[in-house]
Amino acid sequence: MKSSRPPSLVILTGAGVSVESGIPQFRNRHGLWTHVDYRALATPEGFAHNPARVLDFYNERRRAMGRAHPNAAHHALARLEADFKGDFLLVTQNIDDLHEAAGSRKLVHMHGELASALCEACGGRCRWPRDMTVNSVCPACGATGRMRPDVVWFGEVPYHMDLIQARLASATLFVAIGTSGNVYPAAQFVNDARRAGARTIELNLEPSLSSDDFSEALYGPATELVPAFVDRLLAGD
Ligand code: BJW
Repeated sequence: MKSSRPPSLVILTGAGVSVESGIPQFRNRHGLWTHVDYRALATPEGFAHNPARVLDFYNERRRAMGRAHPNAAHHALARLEADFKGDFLLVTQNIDDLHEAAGSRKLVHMHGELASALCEACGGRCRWPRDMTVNSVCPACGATGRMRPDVVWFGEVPYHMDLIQARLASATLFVAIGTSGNVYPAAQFVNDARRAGARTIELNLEPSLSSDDFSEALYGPATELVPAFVDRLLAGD
């Protein structure tokens, strides 16, 4: 049944949308958290315990991002944003910049960004496209050794939650692409959108942990699924 409310689309992307650009996911056989302990690398406690190790981990990922290019799924989502008639918000859990590189603009990074730094001394944020060390200096307050990657670790509050919750509350369509449904609050968004009466669709290589919560699902690689899905959506399907 089609909604009589004005069209409002919320798209949630996860690591799966960038896998075919050469950026690894977190939780499969080759995933980042399969080979390293996320408590050591993606918690405030891990950073306090060994900041140099955490900074190296993110330095390496920042360099890998610099070598990566957006794929057909990123490009298709930028085309959808440009041509969709209605409210549009792309919420990504990814800290890479591949959506922006493809042309997406109505975009929020709920788990932060690799190319941004956060100063623990003054709370300031700044663009940081290069390596970070335990001696890096904050350009805003001048403090040394207080810079960290501007990413959201376990136990921290994700960014842009007020905007995301407001859009989910009025969504007519919610689409989750390439996310495993392991991590909250993102894993809960499908239920928030359902409560708002939205049509909910999962696009993934395989069923996620939340797959039963979606009203529809399509399975396959994002670079094939997403362009075809965008064509259908813009054609009014
Ligand atoms: C393809 C594909 C292809 C592959 N094509 N698809 C107990 C119960 C409930 C919650 C909690 C709990 N205990 C603790 C919590 C909270 C905790 C949490 O969720 N823990 C779980 C482990 C249980 N959450 C938090 O702490 C969050 N904060 C929070 O809750 O604050 C409270 C609060 C919230 C809201 C308002 C007010 C207060 C913070 C979570 C931070 C997550 N951080 C990370 C690291 C970010 C920086 C970095 O990148 O290093 O975010 S962890 C990691 O997981 C990263 C990702 O964004 C996130 C999600 O992963 P994603 O994207 O789903 O990747 P994968 O690898 O899991 O899945 C990839 C998918 O792609 C798979 O499904 C594949 O099939 C698919 N795929 N190739 C299409 N080619």
